Amino acid sequence: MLVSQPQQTLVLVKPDGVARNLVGEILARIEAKGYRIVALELRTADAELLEQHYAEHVGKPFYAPLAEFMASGPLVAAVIEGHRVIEGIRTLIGATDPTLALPGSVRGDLASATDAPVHRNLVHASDSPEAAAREIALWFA
Ligand code: RTP
Ligand code: MG
Repeated sequence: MLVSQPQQTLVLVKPDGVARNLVGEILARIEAKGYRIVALELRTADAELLEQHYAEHVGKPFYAPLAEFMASGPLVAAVIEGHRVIEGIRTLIGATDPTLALPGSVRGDLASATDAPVHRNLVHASDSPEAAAREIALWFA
């Protein structure tokens, strides 16, 4: 018998999403798709947490502006659960670059076209089961 295994992923509504009052809109889209919020917290990230979270990007040219932006104000961290939720949320949020994100996705519909930097793309979501496990342990220790 095939039994669907619920998965968990980490979602961050980034500081631009909180500043633009889009937390409810973004979480509503996630809930409307059938995923459940199983942990939720408003917090401000510090440099150390961000270095661990974005360890794969430390040293890249965009890391410094990304880290500065991510620490610039409160963000919302959430653990989201559901069937194939890791892939599902990546589809729901859309491509990294808001200009390329398709209409219908969070970034395609809501990431501001006047905010040129790619890093102001409203949301983060884990991109693999390994990343999800690592990121959930990091944000919800
Ligand atoms: P995220 O990790 O935030 O969910 O985004 P992602 O997987 O779609 O993109 P990733 O490649 O992991 O990049 C992490 C975040 O860094 C910023 N970024 N800026 N060229 C650039 O200026 C650039 N590239 C990436 C974005 O905020 C991206 O979400
Ligand atoms: Mg990523």
